[in-house]
Order: sequence, then C-alpha cells, then structure tokens
Amino acid sequence: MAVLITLVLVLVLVCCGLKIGNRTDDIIAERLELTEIVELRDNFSDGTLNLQLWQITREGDFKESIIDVYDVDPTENVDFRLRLRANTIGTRDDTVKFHGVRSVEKINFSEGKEISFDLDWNNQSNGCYLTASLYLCPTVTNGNPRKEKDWLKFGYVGVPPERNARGVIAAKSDGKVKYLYTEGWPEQRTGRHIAYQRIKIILDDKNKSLKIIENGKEIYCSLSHGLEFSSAYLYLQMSSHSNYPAREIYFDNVVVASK
Ligand SMILES: [Ca+2]
Repeated sequence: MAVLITLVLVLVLVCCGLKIGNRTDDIIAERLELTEIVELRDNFSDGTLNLQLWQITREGDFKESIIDVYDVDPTENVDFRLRLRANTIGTRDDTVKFHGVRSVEKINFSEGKEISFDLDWNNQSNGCYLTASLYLCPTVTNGNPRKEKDWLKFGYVGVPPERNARGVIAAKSDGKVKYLYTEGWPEQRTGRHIAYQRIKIILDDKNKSLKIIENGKEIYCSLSHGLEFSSAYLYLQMSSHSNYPAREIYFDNVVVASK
C-alpha cells in the first residue's frame, strides 16, 4: 500500500513539474517575442569611454574641456556616468563652445525607435547660457552638430538668472531651424527647476509620429516628426558661452531600441 501511495505521489509531482516546465517555456517564449532589438546601449559602467561606441566632438575654445566617464558617487559605491565638463573663463566672447560625443555607428530609424537616456543637470548654481542636448543628425562631424544641415534635437537651456532651465525641441531641415517646443519662450522667461531627467524619445516610422516623455510624463507629441532622414548619428552635447567657471553635466543609461 505504502509503495502504491508513494508511486501516486511521485506521478503527481512529475506531472506538476512538467506543467510548471511548460509554463516557464511559454513565459520565456513570450518574453523573447517582446525583446527589443537594441542598437545602442551604454550605462558607462566600465568606467571609461567606450571608443567603439563613441567619438568625442568639440568646437570652439575652452579653458578646460573634459569628456570622460566619471564616478559621481562620493561614497564607496560607484555611479559611472558620461561627464561633460566645460570651463570657459577668459575665452573668446564671440563664440559659443560645444563639446560632447556622437555615436560611431549610424542608427537606422526606418522601423521606428525608442531612444532613452538620463540627463543630470547637476543642480547648476548658474546655468545661464548652458545647454545639454541630444541631436539626431544624418551627417557626421567631430565638431558641432548644430551647424549641420539637418537634425532633430531635444534638450535643455539654462534660463537667466541662475538655477532654472527650459526644454527645447527643434528640427533643422535643409538649413532652416524650426522650434517645435520652447515652453513658452520668449514670452515666458522664468523656466523651471530640473534635476535628474529621464527622457524617452519615441519615433514611429509607420505613422511618422514623435513623442517625448520626461520623467514618465508626455511633454510633446506630434503626428508628424517631419524628418527627411531615416538614419542618423546620435550626439550628446553640452554648450556654454564664454566666461563661465567649470560646469559639469552628466548623461547615463543611453539605449536605442526598436520595438
Ligand atoms: Ca551609469
């Protein structure tokens, strides 16, 4: 009798195991179907700039220009991010200085893409004439992408006198810049407090829409992104006017994926 009960128990357990096994397989298959195709991903956790992914870009005179991967955590923990640091004291006051990185590879947007990244404005005590931006630009330069003929940009601009900033979305087509989103600028000049910004840019090529999500909230949606190009380099940029002491901003968790 005991042998029979044991046998039945073993049978039941084996069947349950098979069922759970099948369910696990189903879940894995489902996940695989939902898996994004990642075109570019960097969380900078290696602690150095990966030159297979990124090329440094620079234009203008700086007293100090640093583009590197930096541990921003003052404790024994590590928090590596892409650091853009500019000091422009004593530089030419008729130029704006640009620096940053661009992707080494061109990214194809014809299938629609989701670009996400984090931008830390780093609690600027004086963010005047400071900008932090992402450009998608079909042409390659190691200088300033803003000068190229075509691009789409999302970024922040410091608003005088000190701590505030505002968002900007602009597109340049055949040399003409069109502002899509300025947070009321120039009529509204107060800006707002920004800190650690989690940004998602969703380009849908089927219906040509562009959506921008900031810290989980949609701040911009257009039914037509109007981009004339379907592949582009991704540029992460900082600009500063002359005569500002060292200022740093950080980028992190850059992902470009198709859905
Ligand atoms: Ca990181």
